[in-house]
Formats: sequence, C-alpha cells, structure tokens
Amino acid sequence: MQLISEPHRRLNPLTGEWVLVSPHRTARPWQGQVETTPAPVLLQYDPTCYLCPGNERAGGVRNPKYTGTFVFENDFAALRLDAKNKIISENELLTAEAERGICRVMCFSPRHDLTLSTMNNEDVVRVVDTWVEQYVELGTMDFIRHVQIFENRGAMMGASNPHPHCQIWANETLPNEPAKELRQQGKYLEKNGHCLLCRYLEVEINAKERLIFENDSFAVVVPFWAVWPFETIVLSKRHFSGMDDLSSQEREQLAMVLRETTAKYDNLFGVSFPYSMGFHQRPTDGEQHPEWHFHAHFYPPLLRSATIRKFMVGYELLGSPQRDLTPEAAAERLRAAIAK
Ligand code: H2U
Ligand code: ZN
Repeated sequence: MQLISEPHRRLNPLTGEWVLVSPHRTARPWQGQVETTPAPVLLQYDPTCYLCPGNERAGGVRNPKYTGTFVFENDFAALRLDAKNKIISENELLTAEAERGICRVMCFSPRHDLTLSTMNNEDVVRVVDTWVEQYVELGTMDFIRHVQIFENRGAMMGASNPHPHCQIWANETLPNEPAKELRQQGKYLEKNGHCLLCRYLEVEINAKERLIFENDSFAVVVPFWAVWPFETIVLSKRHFSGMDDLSSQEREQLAMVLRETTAKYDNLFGVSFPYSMGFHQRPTDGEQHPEWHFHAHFYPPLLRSATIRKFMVGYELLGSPQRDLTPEAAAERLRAAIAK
C-alpha cells in the first residue's frame, strides 16, 4: 500500500467511520523523550482499598476473604433492575427511554499489587473463566440483550483503584459501539457471504506489518483504522461469537495474549500502562448472530511517554479522529517491546 507518507483517511469497516492519518508529521526519527515516573510501590494488601479481601466497601458491605476472583454488584451502579420499561418522550426531539440493567465489579485477584501483565497464566485463566460465567449468567436473563465486560486501568483512564479489577455492565438495549459493529458485520456477511473479521485476520496475517504477535487461537494487531496511538485488537482465529464458545485451550491462550499484550504496553514506556480494554461479543438477544466475530479492543491513551498522551479535542471532537503515528509504526514498536 502506497499511502504511508501522504495524508490520507482510513475506513474502519467495523464501525463505518473514518480516521484521518497524517504520517508526514511523524516521519522524522523517533524523538519522543522517554520519561519514567517511578511507579508507586503497591502493597500486596492495602487496608484502605475497597476491593481488597476482608475490607469494607463504600456502601458498608464487607468483602469476603476471597482467594481467586470476586464479583459483586456495583454499589454505585449506572443501571438498575427496577427501572420501569416505558418511553419518556414529549416529542421526537426530546426522546428518552427507561433502561434496565445490572452493573457488577469483578476483582481479578486478591493481590492489590498485581495487574493482568504481572499475574501468572493460571490466575488469568481463572479471570477468563469468571468472565465466561458472567457473560452466560447475565446474557441468559431474558431482558438482557448485551453484556459489556471492560477494564479501565490507570487513573488517566478513570480507574478508581489500582487493585486489578474490571466492570461488567449488562443492559436491555445494545450500546452504540456494538450496535455499529453489528450493523457493519451483518452488511459485510450479507454482501460477501463470509465474516468480516475472519477475512480481516487473513489480510493482517499475510501483510504482517500491523501484526504484533499470534498463537494458535488469537492474533493481536494494530488495526489499519486505529485511532489511539497504540490501539490494538485481539482477534480469535476461529470464528465464534462469544466467550461461552471458548475451548479450554483457547481460554489458556486468551490469558497468554492478554498478559503479553499488557506486558508489552508496560515495557513500551517503562510504566504501568493505562488503557480501557473490553470484549465485543454477540448480543445476548437469543439470536445466533453468525455475523459476529469475537474480539477485544485495547484503547490506550499514551502517545510518546508516561506523561504525553493523546487527547480527543479540536478537530477530533468537531470533525473526525486523527493520528500522526501510523498504525504500522506503532505495530513495529509494540512488536519490539518485551512481552513479560
Ligand atoms: P473503576 O475503577 O473502573 O471506576 O471501577 C470501580 C467501580 O467500583 C466503580 O464503578 C465501584 C464504582 O462504582 N465501587 C463500588 O461498587 N463500591 C465501592 O465501595 C467503591 C467503588
Ligand atoms: Zn486492594
């Protein structure tokens, strides 16, 4: 592809949206200063942490002395079960609907000082197993049509606590991003007779330039249409639509992929790398969804060092997302980063 040094735009086929790429602005050799701010030393158990085993949470409930993963209902849930299902609307320009749902918090480990990148594989497999249980349990509730599992890591991304944890929001309607992806994957399957991400995976494995690493079950790629500097997508090699279909080997290999990806991120700038990460799985509306291909997105904000981050401001807010560092250059740096 000959567009690497010219300003151009790239299409995200999963959302149907464009991103502007301005590679001439970073064509110079890498000059970003690598600053390392010493990471705060974390205790294995923090008596003031509301996620550590045995501690009291904000609502007054005490956590059990859990030894593996631990899931609880979010004490400050964004969604509630009791919302009445009715339309609140005065006219078509003032439309609102009641939305029911369930929000949970899941601790990955009793250890306050660990992260996905520093936990051992066996323990990350237990995290995957718990995600599967949650997806199945919440997804089979008749009014839950979507289960979003996501991790905010680092204060920069709004994580309230370094204790390794994620959130699970399950709701009645499909959120915006999965709704776009559902539409686009559906249209692609209808037009081409095969899955969008199966085909995309083939393209990336052949091209190699945006591929970070792969194992038998998954590949990690900086997507061609990435918006965030070091954004990645984790693609399953086999076509399936949700975690409930993961084999035991795939669970193990997903754990490896998550550990290695986050370790590479940490090693890139020598810091505990902030990001929002989440899985995109088929809607849990009782349909088969053959168009849906299981994947995860990592959206990290850092650009050049621990302190220099990308902001979505100006043109990005008013026009469309834009990036200077090409996905190919980002992939090269991530490939070179150490994975443990
Ligand atoms: P984040 O770090 O991604 O914000 O997730 C932590 C969640 O934990 C957050 O949604 C909840 C917050 O509402 N929480 C509790 O449920 N109980 C507490 O005692 C404090 C925080
Ligand atoms: Zn803790």
